[in-house]
Amino acid sequence: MEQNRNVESYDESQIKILKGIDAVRVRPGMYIGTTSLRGLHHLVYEIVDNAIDEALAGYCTRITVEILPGDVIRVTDNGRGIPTGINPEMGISTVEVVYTVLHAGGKFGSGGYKVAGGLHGVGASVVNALSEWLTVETNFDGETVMEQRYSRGVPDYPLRPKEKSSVHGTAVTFKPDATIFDETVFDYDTLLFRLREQAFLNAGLYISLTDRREEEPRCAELCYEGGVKSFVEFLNTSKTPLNKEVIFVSGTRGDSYAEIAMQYNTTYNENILSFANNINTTEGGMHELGFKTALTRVVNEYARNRKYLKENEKNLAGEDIREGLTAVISVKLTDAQFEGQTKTKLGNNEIRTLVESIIYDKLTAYFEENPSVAKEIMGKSIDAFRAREAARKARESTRRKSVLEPGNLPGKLADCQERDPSKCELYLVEGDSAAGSAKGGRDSKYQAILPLWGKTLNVEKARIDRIYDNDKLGPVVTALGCGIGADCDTSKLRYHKIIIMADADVDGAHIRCLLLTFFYRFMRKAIEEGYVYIAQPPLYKVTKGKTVRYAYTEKEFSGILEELENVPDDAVQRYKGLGEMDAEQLWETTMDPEGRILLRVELNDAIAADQTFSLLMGDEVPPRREYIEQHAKYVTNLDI
Ligand code: TSJ
Repeated sequence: MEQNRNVESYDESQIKILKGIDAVRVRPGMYIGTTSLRGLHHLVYEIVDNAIDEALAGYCTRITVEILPGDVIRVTDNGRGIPTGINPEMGISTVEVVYTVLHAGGKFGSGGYKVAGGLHGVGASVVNALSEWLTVETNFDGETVMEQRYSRGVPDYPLRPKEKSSVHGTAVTFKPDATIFDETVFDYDTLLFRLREQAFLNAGLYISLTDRREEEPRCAELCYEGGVKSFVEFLNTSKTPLNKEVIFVSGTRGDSYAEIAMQYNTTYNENILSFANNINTTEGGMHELGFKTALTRVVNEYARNRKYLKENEKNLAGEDIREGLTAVISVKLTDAQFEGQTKTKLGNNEIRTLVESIIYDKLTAYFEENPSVAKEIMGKSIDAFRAREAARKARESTRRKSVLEPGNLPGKLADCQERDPSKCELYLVEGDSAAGSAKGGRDSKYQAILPLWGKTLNVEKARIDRIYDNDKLGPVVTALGCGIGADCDTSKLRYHKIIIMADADVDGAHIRCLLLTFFYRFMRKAIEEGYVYIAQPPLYKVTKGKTVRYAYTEKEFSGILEELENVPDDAVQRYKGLGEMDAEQLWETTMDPEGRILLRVELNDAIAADQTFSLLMGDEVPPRREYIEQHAKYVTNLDI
């Protein structure tokens, strides 16, 4: 009895638990960030992370994730199971503690790398509290599967035996609470993306995803013996690699471990992904910093020693050296400090020195042993350096011009009168006749028109210096006023709506794609901050008597035909191009803020976007064909 003096009574613990569950349900955002689709998917990651921890501890090799009918999720692992004995302090089973006590996530005691970073590590109890129901089945003793079911976080009954089995492991099945989440339909590709990332980061771990919502299940099996090396190969799939073999280096110091895989490709883009304890550190941090510092030093030293750089020449800048580089940096450490706005910036200084010394020592040795790879990298970096110098000169001459000639906006720009960017719109319009109609129809107080003729430069195959003097993109850059690349500053943007307006045919689609590639590669902030839009011109005009109706999709069109009944053929006009509309029609259907449809371009997934742009706009043909064949069913009515 003496021992129990500090221990709360069973009733007190129960009250505390119920209060905790209530707190999560009242303010779910505090625990999972958001109740949007993103938050919904976080529930799955949280459960899977616990199984991955068991894999990191060395006891689990397979994790399966299923989306069941009704958008129920089931996650199973073949780990040790969750301890089932009664927790002496709480008077309930350890399983029940895991699922009902806040912050008593999968980890007990020491060991493993579990840390609370960002939204991670909130624990199974949070998922449980936010689920209409959740069941856990676990076999810890290798004899009996024990089960417990909860409703909105509260146990339906204590942990009880379910069946005999000698197979260790854990299965969790749950249905997110529709009264908490804005949406409860899971997206297969979103889950696949994240699970694949985790499979890359945990070499050899087998993860499967099966979607059983439709009659015909969809399944992906993810297992990469090559780990981060395979990750880099995957990221470079639709690119042409410069060094055939991915460079891989790793090292440890104390409890910390770092591994880095890198490969150059022939594009001009830098693509560095970093992770700390399997969490994507999108804001970077000490591991990235260490990597960049050491890489710059190694390449410059090698370039000097081997006379790639002359004595009187300046050092190559980091950005020159990272042009065309794809790299994945993954570190594991105890007590990770996550900082920054979204808590995805690694703050641990000891990691910087660790990564720096690994890269410095091992990459120097690698260059010595592989002089031909080193030569390619030197050549590429020096090219980048020269291009940057040329871009600087081009930019300076543009700046000088703007000092000498006030208001040197592009000649073709029909600007608006308003000066407050938040009220201004810039229409980028394909073709002279469409631009003519747009100028005639616009609201010239707020809407500016910049005509574009023909195809713009494919920036996927061009460096920044070629943008400034490009006859098509140059005017876009000048009109927008915010600069490009590292100089891009959206606070200088002259219009807060940049609207791409092109025909609804294949050529129009190509122009949209070219312009989006340009914004993605050189003005990504404008997309991220939601300034880029695509105009939606109508596909059909249906006139019956005095009724005029426009249809923006095929579905809408058939709806209108049905609604108006017996529409003669000559009452239907199919718009092949914007140029077929007069000024008034264009205003009415596509430009009038009251009635138009604008699609905001969103960047949900930077890795997928990078790959898609490389794929569609790069120079590797086979993966592009495959992509188009796979996605062709979604492309309708573009070229009929
Ligand atoms: F998230 C979760 F808790 F719901 C969850 C946990 C979900 C899934 C799919 C798996 C797991 C999980 C937990 N799998 N394996 C474990 N193992 C433990 O939690 C564990 C195992 C052994 C011991 C021990 O001390 O022997 C301790 C623990 C916490």
